[in-house]
Amino acid sequence: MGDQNRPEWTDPEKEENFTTTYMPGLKSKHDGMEQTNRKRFQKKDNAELDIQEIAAKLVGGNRIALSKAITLIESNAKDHYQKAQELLTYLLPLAVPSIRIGITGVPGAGKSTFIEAFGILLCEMGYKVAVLAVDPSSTVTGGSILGDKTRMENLARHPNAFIRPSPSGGTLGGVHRKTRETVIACEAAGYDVLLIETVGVGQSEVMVRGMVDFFMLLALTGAGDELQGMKKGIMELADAIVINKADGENVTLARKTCREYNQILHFLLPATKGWQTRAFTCSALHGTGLEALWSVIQKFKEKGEESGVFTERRHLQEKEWLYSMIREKLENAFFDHPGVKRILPSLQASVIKGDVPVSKAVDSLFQEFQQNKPEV
Ligand SMILES: Nc1nc2c(ncn2[C@@H]2O[C@H](COP(=O)(O)OP(=O)(O)OP(=O)(O)O)[C@@H](O)[C@H]2O)c(=O)[nH]1
Ligand SMILES: [Mg+2]
Repeated sequence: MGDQNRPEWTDPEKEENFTTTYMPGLKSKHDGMEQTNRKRFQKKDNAELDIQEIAAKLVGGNRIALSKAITLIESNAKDHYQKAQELLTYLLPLAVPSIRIGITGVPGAGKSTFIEAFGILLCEMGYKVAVLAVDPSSTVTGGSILGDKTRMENLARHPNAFIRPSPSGGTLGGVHRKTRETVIACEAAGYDVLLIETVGVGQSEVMVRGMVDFFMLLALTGAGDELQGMKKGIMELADAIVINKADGENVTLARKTCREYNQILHFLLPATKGWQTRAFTCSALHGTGLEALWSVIQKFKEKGEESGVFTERRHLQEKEWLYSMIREKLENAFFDHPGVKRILPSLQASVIKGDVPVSKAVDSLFQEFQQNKPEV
């Protein structure tokens, strides 16, 4: 221990000895060799990536570039958000004409199996298919239900397919934005069929309905009793109801369920103007009924394009997206406002105690919010 140094925080004026000393760090590497000047290739992170380069590669069909773009879109970091918006500005005018299809159904209905079989069918026909998932559970737990059990391995291997698991973290609003922007990125990369899977738990279905052209409900046999109540809301969102697992001994029952659905659908308001929602049967496992379903979707698109309903819906969706983002941004700005944060807890307590009326509390909060303009 010959080379002992006095720590720099000691007073150099004072002469006394210090018991605390340190050894200088090694200048060579741990193996005793001198450091070389060899150039190291470090992985650039997304923040450093050249947006124009990603955009050019993505439009050329490069999947790695598309994945990078989506990672940027899904990132919660502020500078990534800005980069993603810059990227989207390039991509937006380059999106190919596409059909966006939403698929919902209770857990176990066979959504993943269906998407894999349907996706492969379309890829074989020459379409480029992108599969996205909206999973509300991932916004709460950070985990994901969708994609865990069935990884769609065969579809994932197909050169015409691109599969992206659901974005996790953040609010439902955040997931909304990320999914919509991912759709744009996929379309700019030439994917002309978008399959968006969501699990059947209410809120996320309405969200997905609001971003797709065609919305499909995957159902199972023996659903007759359920039809009476809770499903009605979802049925009214659907452009087609598909009774899956119509195979083996289940075929007869599936056909019967299909008829029951058709009877009820007759009395419901259609989800799309000028389109009668109908029920069909299929077997995702055996691949039956899938081609017929694709014909139905094409017919839907043709009819909608002819009547203008297709474009009208997309315009409406853009408009809704604009307003939902405004609302989200306003809400964040409000609750992040330092003054609001400061006075909200006590106001909330007063409201609960009954000392202050809710409307007065809200007025005070808005006064605080508007007085010191926060950064939006
Ligand atoms: N017999 C039969 N079984 C099927 C069919 N489609 C799916 N299954 C089976 O049903 C089970 C559930 O299928 P999934 O595709 O994982 O269902 P899911 O709707 O994606 O389920 P979650 O991801 O949990 O919401 C699996 O064991 C599939 O093999 C079908 O057409 N026929
Ligand atoms: Mg699944």
